Amino acid sequence: MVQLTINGKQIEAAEGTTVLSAAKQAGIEIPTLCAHKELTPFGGCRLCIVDVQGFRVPIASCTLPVSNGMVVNTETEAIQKSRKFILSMLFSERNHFCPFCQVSGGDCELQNAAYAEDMTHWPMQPGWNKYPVDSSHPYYVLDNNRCILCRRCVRACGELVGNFTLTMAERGASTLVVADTNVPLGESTCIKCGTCVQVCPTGALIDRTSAYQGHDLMMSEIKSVCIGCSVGCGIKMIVHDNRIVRIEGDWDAPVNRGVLCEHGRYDPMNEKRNRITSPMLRKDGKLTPVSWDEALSVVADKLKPLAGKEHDGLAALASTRLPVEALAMFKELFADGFKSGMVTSTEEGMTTASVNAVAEKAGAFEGKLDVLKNADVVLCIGANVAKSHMVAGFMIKRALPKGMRLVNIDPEASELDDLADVSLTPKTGSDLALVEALQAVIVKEGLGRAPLSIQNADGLIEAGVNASGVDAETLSRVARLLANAVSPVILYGKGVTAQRDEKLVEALLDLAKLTGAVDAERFGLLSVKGEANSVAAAQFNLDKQFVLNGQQAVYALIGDDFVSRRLAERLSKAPYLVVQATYASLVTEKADVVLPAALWSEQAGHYVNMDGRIQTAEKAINAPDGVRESTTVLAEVAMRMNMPIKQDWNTSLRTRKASVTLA
Ligand SMILES: Nc1nc2c(c(=O)[nH]1)N[C@H]1C(S)=C(S)[C@@H](COP(=O)(O)OP(=O)(O)OC[C@H]3O[C@@H](n4cnc5c(=O)[nH]c(N)nc54)[C@H](O)[C@@H]3O)O[C@H]1N2
Ligand SMILES: Nc1nc2c(c(=O)[nH]1)N[C@H]1C(S)=C(S)[C@@H](COP(=O)(O)OP(=O)(O)OC[C@H]3O[C@@H](n4cnc5c(=O)[nH]c(N)nc54)[C@H](O)[C@@H]3O)O[C@H]1N2
Ligand code: SF4
Ligand code: SF4
Ligand code: SF4
Ligand SMILES: [Mo]
Repeated sequence: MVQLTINGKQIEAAEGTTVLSAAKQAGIEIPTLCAHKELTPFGGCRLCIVDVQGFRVPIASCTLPVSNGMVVNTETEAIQKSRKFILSMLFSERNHFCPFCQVSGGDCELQNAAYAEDMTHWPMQPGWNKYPVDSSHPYYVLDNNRCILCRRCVRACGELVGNFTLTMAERGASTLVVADTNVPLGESTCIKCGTCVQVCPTGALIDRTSAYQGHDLMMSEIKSVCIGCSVGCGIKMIVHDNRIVRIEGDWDAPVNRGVLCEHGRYDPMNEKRNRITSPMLRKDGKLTPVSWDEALSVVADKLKPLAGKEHDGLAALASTRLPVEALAMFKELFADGFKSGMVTSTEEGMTTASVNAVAEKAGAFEGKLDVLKNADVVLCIGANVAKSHMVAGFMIKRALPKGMRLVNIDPEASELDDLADVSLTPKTGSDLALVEALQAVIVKEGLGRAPLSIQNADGLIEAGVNASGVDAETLSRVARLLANAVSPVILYGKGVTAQRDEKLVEALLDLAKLTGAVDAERFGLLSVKGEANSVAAAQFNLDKQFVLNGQQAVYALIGDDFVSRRLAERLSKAPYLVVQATYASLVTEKADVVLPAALWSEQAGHYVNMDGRIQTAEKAINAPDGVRESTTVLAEVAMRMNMPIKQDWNTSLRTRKASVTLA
C-alpha cells in the first residue's frame, strides 16, 4: 500500500492506482472528460490536472500513479484557473454552439463540466471551421464539429468491443474520428453495437432515435435485462411518456459491464411487427375481436375436458424468452395440473437437454463468462458467438490482441475463423470422435493435468482423423495448444448440444479436466444457451422435442418471440389452437383463439442467463389497453378450470440439477 495526501486528507491506496482513482476512492471528485472507468487512461483532455508538491506544472491525474509521501491538491486557485482555461480551449476549438442539445441532452459531459466550474460564457471566440459530418450509419450520426478528441470512442471500439473500427486521422487541429481507412461509417467494419455512442461525452456521436427527445431530467431510467440472447446483458431503459427513448448498457451490470450489441441496444427500438391488442375468436372462419371474458370462457370450456389425458389431450408450447414467472406457471398448469405428456418450449431443449443430462450425474459443471477474462487459450466448438451471443464474442475479440489464442471448430465458415489461430472444419456430427482424439493426443504425450484412462490412444486418434477429416498434424497441434495453456476455456454451443448426445458433453468435460480448464477451483467449460430463459425452461423440464400425435388442442404461449414458418406449419396441424402472443404472426393467423400478451418491457420478471445468473427485469412501460401480462392470463385460465397455481418459481427452478450454479 502507498500513503499519500490529497487535499490535506491522509489516503492509503494500492500500488499502481492512479491519483484520479485514489482520490475517487477517498470521496474526492476530480473533473474528467477523456477518462472512463472501463477504458485505459489516455491523458488527452487534461481536465483532471492536479497540483503535486515538487512538480513545477499541473499534471494529469488519470495517468499519474500514486507514490509514497505524495502531496496532491486538486482545488488550488491555480488549478481552478487552469481547468477553466482548458475548458475554454475545448469550447473554442470546434463548434460547441449546440442550441438543440441545450434543451435536450442534459447528458453532455462537456457542458456539465463547464457548469461545474461556474462558467457562463465562452471567454474565447469559438472556431467555426467546418469538420465532416458522417450520417451514413443506420443508428447514429458522427459530427466531428462537436468532437473534443477524447478518443473514448476509439478506445471503446477496440478495448471493449474488440472491433477496432474507429481511429483518429490527420493531426493537430484537423484531427478527425474516422472509420477504418476513412470510409463512411455505414460502409465500414462497424458491427453497430453503439458502444462508441454510449461513451461519447459530447454530442459528437449521437443516437438517431434519442437525440432531441427531451432533457435528461424529464426521463426516467429503469434497470432491466436484455432478452436478445442468453448472455443476459444488463441494460438501462431511458423512458419518457410511456415510451422507450433509448437503451443503454448498464456499467454496473456484472455480465456485460456496460457493453451491448446491436440486438440489445437497437432491435427493440426498431420493432416493426403489428401488436395484438384485443382477444380474438375464430367465428365463421374469421378471427373476430371479443371481450376477455368471452375469450377466456371459450378457452376454459374447450380445454377443461382435456385435463388428465396424457397423450390425446392437450399439447403446450412456451417461448424461452418469457420471464421465469410465466414459464413456471405454464409448467405448473399444463404439466402438473393437466398432466399432459407434451409440455415443452419452442427451443425443445436443443441447447440444454444434453447439458442437463450430464448435470444430473455430475452436478453443476459449467462456469461463468468471467473465466474468459483471464483465458490464454479458448476453444470454441459449435458456437457462432460472433453472431449469436455477440457480447460473449466481444469478450474473446478484445482479448485477442493481448495474446489470447483462439481455436474454432465448426464445419461451416464463420466470422470467428478470421480471428482464430487455428480453425478446424470437421465433418458435421463428428465432434465426439474429434474430442476423443484430442484427449488421446494429450494422454499419449503425457501432457494431461488430470488422470484420464485411455486404452487405445493411437486407435482413437486414427478414428478421430477418419471421422472428422481433420489431418493428424493439425489435430495434435490443437491438443498441445490446449494442454500447454495456463488457463484454457472451452466454449460450446448449439452445434454440439443439438446433437442431443450426452456422451459428447461428457467428453468435453473430460477434455476440460484433462487440460486444466476445469479443476477444483476453476470452471473453464461453458455453453452458450439460446434465448433469455433457456436455462429456466430446462429447469422446468420444458426441453422435450415437440411432436404432435393425436392431441386435440395446442396452447402456444409465444409472448413477444419471433416465429418461423416452420413453427407455424407444425402448429397448423393442431385440431384446435390457442395462441397467447404479443405480435401478429403466421402462428396467430392459424389460431382459433388469440390472447394478447404484454411485451418484455411491459412486465416485471426474472431471467436466468447462460451462466446461471438470476436477473431481474423491471417493468419500464405500460402495455396498451386491453393487453395483459402473460402471468395474469395464465392465472385466469387456471382459475377458470379450478386448477389454481402456487406461483413458487424460485423453488421449482431448483428442483432439477442444473449445469450452472443458479444465483
Ligand atoms: N431439429 C431442430 N429443431 C430445433 C432446433 C434445432 O437446432 N434443430 N433448435 C431449437 C431452437 S434452439 C430454437 S431457438 C428453435 C427455433 O425455432 P423457430 O421458432 O423455427 O425459430 P427460428 O428458426 O429462429 O426462426 C425465427 C424467425 O424469426 C425471424 N426473426 C428472428 N429475429 C428477427 C428479427 O430481429 N427481426 C425479424 N423481422 N425477424 C426475425 C427469423 O427470420 C425466422 O423466420 O428451434 C428449436 N428446434
Ligand atoms: N442475432 C441472433 N442471435 C441469436 C439468435 C438469433 O436468432 N439471432 N438465436 C438465439 C438462439 S435461439 C440460439 S439457440 C443461439 C444459438 O447460438 P449458437 O449456440 O452459437 O448456435 P448457432 O448460431 O446455431 O451456431 C452453431 C454453430 O455450430 C455449427 N455446427 C453445425 N453443426 C455442427 C457440428 O456437427 N459440429 C460443430 N462443431 N459445429 C456445428 C454451425 O455451423 C454454427 O456455426 O443463438 C441465440 N442468439
Ligand atoms: S458501433 Fe460498435 S463497432 Fe461500430 S464503431 Fe461504434 S463501438 Fe465500434
Ligand atoms: S467522437 Fe466523442 S468519444 Fe470520440 S473522440 Fe470525439 S468526443 Fe470523444
Ligand atoms: S449479447 Fe445478447 S443479451 Fe447482450 S445485448 Fe446482445 S442480444 Fe442482448
Ligand atoms: Mo434457440
